Parts: sequence; C-alpha cells; structure tokens
Amino acid sequence: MTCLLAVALLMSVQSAHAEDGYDLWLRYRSLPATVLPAYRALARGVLAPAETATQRAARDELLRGLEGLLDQGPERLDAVKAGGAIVVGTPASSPDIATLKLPLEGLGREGYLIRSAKIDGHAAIVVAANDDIGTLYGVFHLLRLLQTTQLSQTLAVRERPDLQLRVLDHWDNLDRSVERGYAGQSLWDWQKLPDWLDPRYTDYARANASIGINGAVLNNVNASAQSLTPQYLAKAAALARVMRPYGIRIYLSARFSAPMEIGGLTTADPLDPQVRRWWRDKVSAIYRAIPDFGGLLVKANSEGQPGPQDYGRSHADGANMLADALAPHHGVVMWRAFVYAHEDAGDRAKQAYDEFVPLDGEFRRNVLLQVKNGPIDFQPREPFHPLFGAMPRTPLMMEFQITKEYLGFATHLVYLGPLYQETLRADTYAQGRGSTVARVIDGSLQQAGISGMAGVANVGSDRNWTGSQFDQANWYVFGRMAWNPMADARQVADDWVRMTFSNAPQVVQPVVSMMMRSREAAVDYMTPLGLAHLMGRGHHYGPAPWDAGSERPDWDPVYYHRADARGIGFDRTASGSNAVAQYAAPVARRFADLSQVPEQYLLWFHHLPWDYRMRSGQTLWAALVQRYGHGVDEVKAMRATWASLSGQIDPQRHDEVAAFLAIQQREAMWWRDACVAYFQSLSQRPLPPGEPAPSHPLSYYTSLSFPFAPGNTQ
Ligand code: GCW
Repeated sequence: MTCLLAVALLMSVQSAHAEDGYDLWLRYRSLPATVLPAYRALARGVLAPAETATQRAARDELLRGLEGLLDQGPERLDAVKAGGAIVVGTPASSPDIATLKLPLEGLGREGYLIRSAKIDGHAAIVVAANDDIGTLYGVFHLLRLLQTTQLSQTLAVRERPDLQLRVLDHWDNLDRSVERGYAGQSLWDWQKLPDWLDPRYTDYARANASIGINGAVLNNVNASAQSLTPQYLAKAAALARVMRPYGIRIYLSARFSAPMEIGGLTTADPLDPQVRRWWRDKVSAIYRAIPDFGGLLVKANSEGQPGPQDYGRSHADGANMLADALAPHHGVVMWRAFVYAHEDAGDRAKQAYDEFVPLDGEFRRNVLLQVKNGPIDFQPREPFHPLFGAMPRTPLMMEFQITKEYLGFATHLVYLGPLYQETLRADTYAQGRGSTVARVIDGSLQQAGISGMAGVANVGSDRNWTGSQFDQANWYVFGRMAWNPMADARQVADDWVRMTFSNAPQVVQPVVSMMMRSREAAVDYMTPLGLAHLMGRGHHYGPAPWDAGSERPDWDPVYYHRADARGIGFDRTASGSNAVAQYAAPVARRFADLSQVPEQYLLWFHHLPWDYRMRSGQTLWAALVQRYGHGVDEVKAMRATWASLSGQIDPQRHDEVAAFLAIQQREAMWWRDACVAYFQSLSQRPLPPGEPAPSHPLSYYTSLSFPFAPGNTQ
C-alpha cells in the first residue's frame, strides 16, 4: 500500500515536472494512436555508431526520442536484420552508408540526407552526412518528422544550411545579470565553473543543435574585460567542452579597451604595435584553452563603449587588428554596426549607414559586420536596415533580437517569426528586383566569404528557459530561419506547436493562427502606423510617449514621434532628414511617396497633419486611435482562443499562458490608453465614435514609475 502510494506520488511529481516547459520542443511524448502502429514498424530500432561524442549525442537523442514518441524502448541494432531500422552515419562511420553511395556531395559538413532505402533487402530509414555533426542535425530533423506526424515510407529530405554562422548572442554579465533578459539569471554559473557543469548546459546545447544553432557568444556586448582573463577563459573552456559534441562553438564579446584594463598598457590604439601584440597573444591564449574558439564580437564606439575612434582610428582599423590576431586560428570578428554618436544631432536612423558605407571593402576577409534588422533598435516594426545591400564588398550578418526588450518582455505573447520573415524577404533592390535581405546575408547576391545570423538570446535560468512558454517559439524560429532564411514563419509555428503542445488539429490551427497575428497586435497596441520608440526610458517597460529631456534627445520618445498640435511623424524624406535616400532608388521612391508608402511605415518616413486623409478615407487621427484599439481587441481574441483550449493542453502550461495573456491584455490596454491620452492632449481632437475614453487622465500614466523593471543592468 505504502509502496503503491509512493509510486503514485512519484508519478504525479514526475508528470507535474514533466509539463513545466523545461523540455521545450523536445518533449518526445507518446504520439497519437492513429500513427503509432505504422511508426513503430518504420522505426523499430537504431543502428548508429557511437565512437565519437557527436555520434553518441546523435544515437542517444534518437533512442530517447523514439522511446518517448513510440512509447516503447527501441532496439539498438548491430545490423539491419529486418525492416524498420534507422541507419545513421557517414560513409566513414557506417559501412551500410558507405555501400549505399548516397549523393552527399554539396552538403558540406553540416548538411544531411534522410532517405527511405533498402539495405540487404530490408526497408530502412537512412540518416546520412559527410560529418558527424550533419548526422546529428539529420537525427533531429527525423525526430521532428515523427513529432509532427510527417513520417512516411518515402522520405527524401536533403538539407544544408544557407548561412554558416548561426549564433546566439547572450547579453549575460559575469555577475549573472542579463541585460534585457526576462528569464531569470544567466544560464552560466560563472562562480561554479569550471568545476560544476550544470546539466542544463547539455540541454541547452541539445536544444540549439536541434534547430541548427552552431555558435554562442557567452557574454554581453557591453563587455567586461574580465571575461578575457585566464580565470574566466578556463570557465569558458569548460562550457566549450560541453557544447563541442553538439557542434556549437564558443565566442566571446571583447571589450576594446581590454589591453589597458587587464593588460597594463596605457593605450588601446589599434595601430599601436604593443596593443596589436597584446591581442595576438591574448587570442593565442584563448585558442590554447579553446582550440575551436569561434571568434570575437565587438560593440565599439557605441553607447559609451570604448573603440578605435577614441584614438582617431576607424571601425575598420579596430576590426582588422582583431581579425589579424584571429586569422591564423581561423577565427572571425563580428563587428557591430549598431553605432550612433553622442555628438551627432542628425537623424539616428542614418548614422550606421553614414559611418560604415565608406568603409566597404576595407575589412579583412574574416570580419563580418553585424547589422540589426532595422536602422534604430529592434522596435516592434522597422523598415529593413539600409546597410543591407549597400556594402557589396563586406559580409553583412543579420542581428535579430529574440529577447523581447521592446515587445512586452516575457509576458506578452508575440511570435517573432513574422517580424524576421518581413525583414528577410524585404527587397533591397541593391541589384535590381529580387535582391532580398536574405540574399544579401546568405552571400548569393554578393561575394561574401562568410555568412551568418545572430539572435540576442532570450534564455535564462527560469525553469521554462525563456520566461514564458510561448517565447520558446522565438528561440525556435530564430534557429530555423538562421538555417534557412526563407523558411516560412507559419510553417515553423506549425511545427513548433505540434512539438510543444499537441498534434490535434483543434489545437494546432487556432494556436498557429493566434501566433501569426500576435506580432501585428503588439505593433498596433504599442507603435502603430510606423511609430517607434515610445517606451519608458531605461528599462523600456510600458508606454511613455511624453518622455523628453534626457541627456540625449535620441533617447526620448518625443524625438521619434515629433507630435505637436499640428501633426505627428518623423519626416525622413528630402524635406526632412532624407534618410530615405540611403535606400536603393526604387525603395527610396516608394517610401518617400505618400501614395505608395506602405501604411505600416507611414509615420516612420512622414510627418503628417492629424487630419491627413488615409487611403481608407479616415483621418490620420481616427486611424491611429482605431489601430490602438484594434491591437487591444486582438489580445482579447487571443485570450478567448486560449481559454477555449482548456482541457486540451496540460493544466500547468495552460494556466501559465492564460495568466500571462491576462497581463498582456491589461498592458495592451495601458499602452493604448496612455498613448491615446497623450496624443489627444496634442491633437485636441475628439475620439472617433465608439472609441472609449482612456481609463485614467494622462497625469496618471505619466506618474507611473518602475524602478525595478527587469533587464536594465546598466
Ligand atoms: O537595444 C539597445 C539596448 C541596450 C543594448 C544595445 C545594443 C547591449 O537597450 O541594452 O546594449 O541596444 O544593442 O548594444
């Protein structure tokens, strides 16, 4: 009796733990009865080498996945004896795969094939690659086919990544705080490293490998030089050892003034021979500790960070110095283009372009310029950054933000797939029609030796990794789009929902559709019609469109919306800052022309009177208020959809999401009310019929303060 009770208790504890989100999209719960018998026949056992760490990772993942999904222990085969074997390997690691003579050329190290094949007359599924890491990626893909119930008797998958560096940038500090992090402390327990290796490190690596991420920058771009000291390099090396089998390379953010701070030099001038020697020696020391170290990420001369301009040198001088130190070890420099100068009173949206375009062609071959998706700063919506397409002789690397600094932190359900897709598919017209941003970064439009995409990570030590269940989808879609920048956001959401929640159509369809609408909803309740940067100062939590008078004008919302009694919007046409001129002519014409500019960028490029007639016939004022309200309505609809799924999703995650949606609805209303109240105080126009008055007077909203809002570590 006691024993039974104990078992029952254990089971309930296990299942409670089991659905807290820790397992991400790798839950491997039993598949629906409708597919089980067929899948059990197709995937009876595993024949996979386990000599190397990566081979073991692939085999173990496959066994673990099959055991859970098929609800029975798979066989570990030593030969293909009957139908239903999954044969994994490279021509070197598997005689069966060598015999099959599969067309593996052109797949590189990381690509793979998944095929239905006959081996010794028996039906088998083959996962083959040129290198172990390719087989690991292939195994994860095969598991995804099972998880999403797409396994069939005729498999013909051929995959290789379009981008070489698929990297998470952690803005994690050495004290474990995370800049713009909303998922608890940093995953990296620096104090206990290198001796204690938290098992989470391995699960982190598994999750990344499952979506093809092959790099992690461990520390914040607002970097501490300490991370380059022997003490911290030993800790980074321990993390590198955990991640190596999963194909993940470690990178570090470098503080440009490190030679002074930890090297005892009096300068960090990139042309100074002593400084150059210091970096060469430092980089050699890093490679002694981490032989497959990926390289350095640098934020220089931006927001107070030191950089080459402190010595009258250019960004190219700074990047090239580090590139020269890294080149003998095959490391890269990811040099960030996120710069805007203190002194420059001009349009902030223009500064990165003005600074970097003249340097095109001046960077070493192992330098990538890392460019944010838009010209300001990860706003809910921005047009694509004008640097894309404007530097044909420099590899440009995309930088997306996965953590939702400007999109409601961890509690708002905002699926970023549509945002990423919108940018990647935007046409720069750099070399005529079809010059998409995706083709700029994958190097097909220009000769680029290296290509890559970085995502500012949203993971932390919270049990569910990302601070909310749905933010896991943003990590997931980032990886999928870094592998294939033309991946379809809806398709990826569909896969994610099936793996994360359920394959039941009555769950998949409504959840995918709410995810697909969620980003537009956030744009509407925060910054509709091309507005941007209306959030609270410093922490960036909640609305503060009235904010003015900070130490730099371009940190203030009023700088961005420029609203007054007459109208609203930032004139970036020839009559204003002329930022449009930084785009290729067809794009510039479209953005500058009021009859052509997409409504979603209207106030980004134009300053217009409140009574301006929209294409719908509404006034701008009415349209603005209506969009705010529409955003709130969308959140209400998401909440209702989610509520209707109660009983179809495990209670723990269902409850958490429901509670977060309630927060989102309240905060969406807050955004709407505060912005409408403020803009009305300027426009002096009545609210359009049917639009409710804000719940409080403007003074209430302006009085709110949030000194401890998370993520504000500066
Ligand atoms: O978005 C802004 C953030 C800063 C960040 C900076 C950057 C790491 O508010 O917190 O600093 O961008 O990208 O460098």
